[in-house]
Amino acid sequence: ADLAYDPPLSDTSPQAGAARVLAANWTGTSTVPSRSLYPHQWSWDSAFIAIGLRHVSPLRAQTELETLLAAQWGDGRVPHIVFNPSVPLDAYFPSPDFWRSATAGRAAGAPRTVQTSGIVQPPVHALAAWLVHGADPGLSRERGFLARVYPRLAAWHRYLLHRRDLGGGGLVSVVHPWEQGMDNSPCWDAPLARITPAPARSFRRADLDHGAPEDRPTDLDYGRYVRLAADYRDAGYADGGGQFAVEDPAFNALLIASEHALARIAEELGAAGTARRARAERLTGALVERLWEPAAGQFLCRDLRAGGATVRERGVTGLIPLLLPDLPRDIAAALVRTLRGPHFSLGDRTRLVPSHDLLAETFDPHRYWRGPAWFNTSWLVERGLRTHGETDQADALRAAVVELAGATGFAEYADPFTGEACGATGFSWTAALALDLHQ
Ligand code: 9WN
Repeated sequence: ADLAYDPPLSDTSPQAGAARVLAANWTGTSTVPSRSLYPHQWSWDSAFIAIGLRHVSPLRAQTELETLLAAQWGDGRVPHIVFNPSVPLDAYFPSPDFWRSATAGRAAGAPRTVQTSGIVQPPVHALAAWLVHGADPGLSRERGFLARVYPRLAAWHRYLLHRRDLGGGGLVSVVHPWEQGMDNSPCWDAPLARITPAPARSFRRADLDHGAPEDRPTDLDYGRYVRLAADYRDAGYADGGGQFAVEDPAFNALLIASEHALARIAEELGAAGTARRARAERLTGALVERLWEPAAGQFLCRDLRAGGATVRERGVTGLIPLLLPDLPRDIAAALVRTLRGPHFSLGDRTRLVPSHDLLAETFDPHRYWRGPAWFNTSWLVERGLRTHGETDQADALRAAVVELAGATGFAEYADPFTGEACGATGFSWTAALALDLHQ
């Protein structure tokens, strides 16, 4: 019965609307981000989805994470896409025949029974697992949920910490813009400029069948995404050799938050969490040392293939470390000032957090991650504001997420000034996170 949760059509509340989106996007073992644009399972989407789903069906929320983790590679990586074999190949690009995980990923231990991509996405999963457990600890214990996911989550973090510390300074690097999840953020413009794009005629973009070209990344961006992914695949998905390597604030902050969650999971299972807490502290130290930029009042990316140069673009990624409870107080205070200041203007010109600096020449209010407001990043910032005692601002952001999610038909993202819907509607993480903040 739990798996068939379906609010009655007569219930017109926003929560029922959100639950209906999640029910419509459920495939039986996981949830697609969007029926039209993204018809497979995505890694960080599933973590956000599980966080919302736990309020309507703790069983489905557990299953969502278990399905994703079942596609983990032998080396510990959790792939950014798990493909649904019943979806036609041309419904999404790049499709399984591009990634060729079972053959190209053999040395890295790709699974034989499911097809996946070979890159990763931000590690929100341990945080999600801990929150999902808390929604129904009885069911979780009865099903052995944490005991089953813990070893996989631990291996996932081990992969990131051991294979992806490409800068040698204790932080994890992403090797593709899709890994960080904010595909065409201006933060990637300089690191991507060095990449020779794959010829436009060598691939077909399925995203343009569903999305407006002026809202999506450009063909030139896609040429570079394809080149980087193909090179990684042709190197057998071995880490260290690629032309793109960036230390990103949000990716690392989410790993730290998840490491704290893993400590709690370990303790719940009767083990010690001390070593994990110490590791989270060390990672926080490295994040501050390597990516904090006092003059900017936010964290900035570091481009390892440009000799470790700081990327001078202010993306929302640089505000997300606010979610860490043990961030030094002066840094948390500076992040709050930056959020409210002219670059993001939260509570003044914007109600949701824009994905990019409003004052930058690269800012574009409609083009994907170059300015529009996304619901998952606002959820993360809301959590950060609340964690650091900024209750009024957290309440205002929470209200904006809930209201605009419903008003836009659970849009993928929104115009940061007007709140107008952009991209797909019926988008799963928008529905899930609105449900979570409504509680
Ligand atoms: C590539 C699924 C994903 C999100 C990403 C978002 C977008 C994919 C794409 O959709 O990326 O992974 O094809 O544009 O940028 O954050 O996880 O919702």
